[in-house]
Amino acid sequence: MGQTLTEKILDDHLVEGELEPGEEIGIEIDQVLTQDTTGTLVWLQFDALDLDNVQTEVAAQYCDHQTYQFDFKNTDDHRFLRSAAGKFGAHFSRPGNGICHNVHKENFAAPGKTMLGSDSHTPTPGGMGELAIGAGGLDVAVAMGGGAYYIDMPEVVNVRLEGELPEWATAKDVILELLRRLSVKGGVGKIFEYTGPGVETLSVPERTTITNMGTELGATSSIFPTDEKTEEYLEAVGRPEDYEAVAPDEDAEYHDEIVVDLSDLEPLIAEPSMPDNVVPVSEVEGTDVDQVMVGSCTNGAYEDILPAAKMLEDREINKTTEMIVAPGSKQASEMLAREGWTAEMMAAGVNFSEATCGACIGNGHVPASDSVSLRTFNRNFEGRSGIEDDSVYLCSPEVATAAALKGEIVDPRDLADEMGDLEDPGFELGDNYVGVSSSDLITPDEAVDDELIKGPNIGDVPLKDPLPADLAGDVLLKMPDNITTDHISPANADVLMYRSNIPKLSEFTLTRVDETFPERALENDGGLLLAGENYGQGSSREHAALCPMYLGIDAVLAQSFARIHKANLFNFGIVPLTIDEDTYEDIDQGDSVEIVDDVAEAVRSGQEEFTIRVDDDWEATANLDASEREREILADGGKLTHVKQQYESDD
Ligand code: MIC
Ligand code: SF4
Repeated sequence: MGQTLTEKILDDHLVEGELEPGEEIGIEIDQVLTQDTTGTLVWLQFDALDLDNVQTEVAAQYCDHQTYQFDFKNTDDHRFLRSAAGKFGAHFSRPGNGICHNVHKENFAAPGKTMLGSDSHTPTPGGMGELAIGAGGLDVAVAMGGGAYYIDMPEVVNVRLEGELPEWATAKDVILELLRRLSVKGGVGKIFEYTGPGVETLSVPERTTITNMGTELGATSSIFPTDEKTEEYLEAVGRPEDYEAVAPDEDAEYHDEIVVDLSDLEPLIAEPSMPDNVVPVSEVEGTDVDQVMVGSCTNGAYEDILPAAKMLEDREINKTTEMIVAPGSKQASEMLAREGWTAEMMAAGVNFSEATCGACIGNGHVPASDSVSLRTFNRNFEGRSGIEDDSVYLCSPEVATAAALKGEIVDPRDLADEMGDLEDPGFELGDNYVGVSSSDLITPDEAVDDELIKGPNIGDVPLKDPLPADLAGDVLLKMPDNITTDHISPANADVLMYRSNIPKLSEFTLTRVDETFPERALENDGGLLLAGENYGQGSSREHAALCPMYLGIDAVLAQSFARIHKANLFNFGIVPLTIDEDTYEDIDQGDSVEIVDDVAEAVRSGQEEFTIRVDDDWEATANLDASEREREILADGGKLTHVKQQYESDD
């Protein structure tokens, strides 16, 4: 039986286990990326593990999420990250040089390699045949030190692309269509592998828009085979030697198949406030739009902004709508500027931003109250833009620009009819990539620091005690389905500066759900959390496990968990137990829950079913789905302690 492309790459990197769906496998990691808001913990933990040097082929530290440096604490974080990259041997991408996924794609991503990144959109270079996975910072630190990365072998799904995109439909509409069909939970435990005749009609930047937003499906990763389009892209970015032909075997067997006929697609849009609330743009036509933003790691490439620039040439945006363009990399900005497109867009009324994540997590360009913002981003979770009750829609640059011209949501096909002279700008690969300057991307050889530089806000990583025999506590919060990591540990400007100060950051834990939570947790000396399906979807931020741990949370009872968050719960010694819907319905906030068994013993011995006793009154079953390795991590009180003990016993 032939292999899928995913299986081939995993086979080449396999250090433990077998490629059977659901089985835990250990793989070797070739490349690592980390960014500023998760990177501080990555390096603090790398240091706490007494690791000396990066062992992967490539490790890159980007500064992209909080480049406005509103507070000295952000700037201190960046200085610390530069010093850590210098000391331990990673590339350092300066604040303003661009978003990790964009800069990595342009400079390092390569077919056939494995990558781990402390950001959930790490799978972006899947569009170039790299198998890239998002993870918590501690997993990234261990991989960077040469340790294997462990994951349950996902199911591989064939997404067969047929036909060709019609006018005004784009790569963004391909992934919005999948979100419409499969929902934000549809990809959990899966890798989406793209095949079929439609693949060759898409260029690398279009493919990476799709693989980037595979994360919103909950997928472990997404990947395309390589071909002339990949060669053409690597040639354009000046790295033709990195090309490698990678493809599935012709008789590869997939777990499932989904067919998308590109020629059937039309401009789509995700309505507030979930990326899977997708409808045709024509259905929401006429909605007034106050703000339009083009950029982010999904649509921030030169090739994403060029269509917007072409649509704006010799035109002006509507007076009631603000339009901001935030390129994904400085390289994209430079190319747009060299070709005169920046001036063209500015003349049309566009406000040009530095290359940053910024507004995507509510840092700058916060929408006005009771207003509509149309963004080319990948997430529109409630409140993420920096204001509660926001109305953020997600769409392609073409749909966003059409709205900026008209001042309301409009299907660009209708706008083209109305205007008469508006043409579909189409796709064009940049032919003026100039390469990033060596002071914007500092190589390990050119490092300027060899000691860690810590400001007063940079603290240690707290540790948890080993799992006790008795585990009981009050349910401090009952939450619905699809709670995001943005709910658990928000990423807005006033909070982000504490990413390396856990005691302070913990004060913001779950306050978006209930303002009193952190205080109650401390007063109560900890407790348990209760949630519905897909708990912890969204970001890779391990802070969403570490802060609850710091506040004394010992276990989370949920109907199901998002992949990265579940791994982070293990890593910080919090027991993730699944319960069925009836049990979820029957437990109330404030109830006391006791795990009847000797928890430490049961976890270590491989017990899967646990009896929970609620309010000393009734009993139900909760399940622990964990590998032997995860059980040991839990029992030891978290991965930092566990790995340290392992290193010590190896010496
Ligand atoms: C996000 O898009 O939510 C982030 C901000 O990039 C996060 C990382 C973080 O919280 O720092 C992610 O996606 O992992
Ligand atoms: Fe940055 Fe937004 Fe992409 Fe996260 S999703 S990496 S915040 S641009």
